[in-house]
Amino acid sequence: MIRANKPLSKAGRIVILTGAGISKESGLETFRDPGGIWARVRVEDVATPDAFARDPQRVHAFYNARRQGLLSANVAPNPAHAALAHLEAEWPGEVLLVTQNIDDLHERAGARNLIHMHGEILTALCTLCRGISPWRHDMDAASQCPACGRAGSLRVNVVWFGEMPYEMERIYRALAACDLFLSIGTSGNVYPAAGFVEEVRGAGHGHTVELNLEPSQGHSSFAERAYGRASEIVPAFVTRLLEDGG
Ligand code: BJW
Repeated sequence: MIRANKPLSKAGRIVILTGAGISKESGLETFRDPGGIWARVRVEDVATPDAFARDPQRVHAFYNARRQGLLSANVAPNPAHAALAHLEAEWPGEVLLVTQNIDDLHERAGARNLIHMHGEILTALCTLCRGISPWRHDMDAASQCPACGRAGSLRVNVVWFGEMPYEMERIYRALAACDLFLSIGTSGNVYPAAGFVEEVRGAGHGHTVELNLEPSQGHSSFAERAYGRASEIVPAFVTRLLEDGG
């Protein structure tokens, strides 16, 4: 591990970005690892607005299967999710968790100050009224919007390629102001999340840390890096942070 130069003030503002790697040990697939989601389905077939316009049933089926997987009894938060919720509860300063994940494992672990920048698989978006509603069962072309009552207008509330991620203004403000930026379990392939580390560096004062199984695309931009399973390295990092500020 490459260690931090100086301890972080206990009042410091922390922004944490998470990706699919943090949920891998909870039983969910990543995207770009060997055998990951993009090894068996093409992005162009399931994760673009064009794919949904062309073949909505296929896109519904893809997300129905993943929703069922998330809700199955053997998927649960792992020690990395728990450690981040513990950090949020114990850290005297602000902790903002920004996840690219569409699962609800951070919430289940107790996270409160959380942005799902790529949406949530357990909600539905109505393409007519733009209402967002809880959705825990299968969806199809005839599903009815709980907000406006119309049928045939629902899609899963996730951000596909070419669409604008959620709450970007709030995220960029937090990145510019943060004292510590932690990136966990993401390969750094997808923008704008992959550019967050440069936003923090550009602001000039935030320490940047990557915790991942292996070096990400943008690993050299991080001041500090540690590699291993999230369930091990994240709790260890959080313990260090809470004990001595880093
Ligand atoms: C472990 C582990 C363990 C494993 N412990 N670690 C050219 C240049 C730049 C940008 C673009 C470009 N052309 C197009 C773009 C924009 C495009 C983009 O980035 N494309 C790239 C592919 C080039 N981006 C967009 O379109 C986004 N919107 C946008 O840019 O709007 C305009 C805008 C402009 C300016 C500001 C703001 C906005 C939208 C992106 C939507 C992404 N959607 C998806 C799918 C939907 C949700 C879903 O179905 O789940 O989101 S794609 C998929 O990738 C998913 C993820 O959230 C996302 C990131 O993946 P992640 O989390 O990094 O997973 P992996 O699998 O890649 O990595 C896992 C990592 O974990 C690996 O490193 C493992 O080693 C590690 N790991 N086990 C710790 N146990």
